[in-house]
Amino acid sequence: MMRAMAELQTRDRDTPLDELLAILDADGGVIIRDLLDEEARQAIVDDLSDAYGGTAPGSKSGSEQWEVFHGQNTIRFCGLAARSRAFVDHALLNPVFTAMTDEVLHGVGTDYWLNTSQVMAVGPGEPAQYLHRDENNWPEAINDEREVTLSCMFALSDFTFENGATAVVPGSQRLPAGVMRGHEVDPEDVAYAEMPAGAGMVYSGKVVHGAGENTSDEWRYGMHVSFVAAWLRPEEASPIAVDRETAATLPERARQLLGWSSYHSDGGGRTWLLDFEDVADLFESAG
Ligand SMILES: O=C(O)CCC(=O)C(=O)O
Repeated sequence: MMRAMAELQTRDRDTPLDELLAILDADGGVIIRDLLDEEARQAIVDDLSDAYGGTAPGSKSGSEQWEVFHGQNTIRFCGLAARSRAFVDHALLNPVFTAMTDEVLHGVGTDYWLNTSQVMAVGPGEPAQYLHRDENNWPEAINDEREVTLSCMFALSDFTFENGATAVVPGSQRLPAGVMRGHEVDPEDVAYAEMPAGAGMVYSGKVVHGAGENTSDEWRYGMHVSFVAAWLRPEEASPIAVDRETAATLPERARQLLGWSSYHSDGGGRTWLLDFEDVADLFESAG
């Protein structure tokens, strides 16, 4: 494995939004320090510790393609909003990530919602994941002129080249549609999202990336959160993971992002209704 020649840029969380968006546009990804402060990061780690300890590495998919993709020594589990209120308050509603998403997905429909919240903890000896683009989940919606999804990889532990920091090909977001899973690139064109715990990398749905190889003897504890245009079906069925009782305890915007509200298109169409009513009406008397 070669060390990278390509690089990703890193900024502080109070960097002006325009600057973060300009780097995202140029490179396809930007690392932001302290997206989670230490208290929030620790609270999320504590809330997820039972699931983390209770999840065997490897894929549950039963499909060879997904088993390779998920990795044999990588711990993955979803439904983080059901497991951690700190996740909701600090990651799902993260002010920097959501402000960036507001801009990037603005105009691609009237709103977006959670695609998936997923622990991606890469274990010692795990080979590099094959490179891919997140937007390939929705091949019918791909359009070179617009994004339909935006992701953030939060570092719950330090990310290093040795422990499997996410591999990213800066600039690859400009390649035309047709980049498929397993895309091959020159190793010199690959950058690695090396970042301290608490930082996060926000990255385009079009940028070619994948988990790096873990040659160390430690676990790289990542937490992926992604949003998708609200007229597309997300990877994760959030309102099944987060039940109505739990949803009622959450802020209104969190409920919307988790699918506990309906979608109103610009043209007046309404989808994801409950007997013709907006799902959000279920919580009318809730705070
Ligand atoms: O774990 C990582 O660094 C990236 C993983 C990824 O892109 C994925 O599983 O979709």
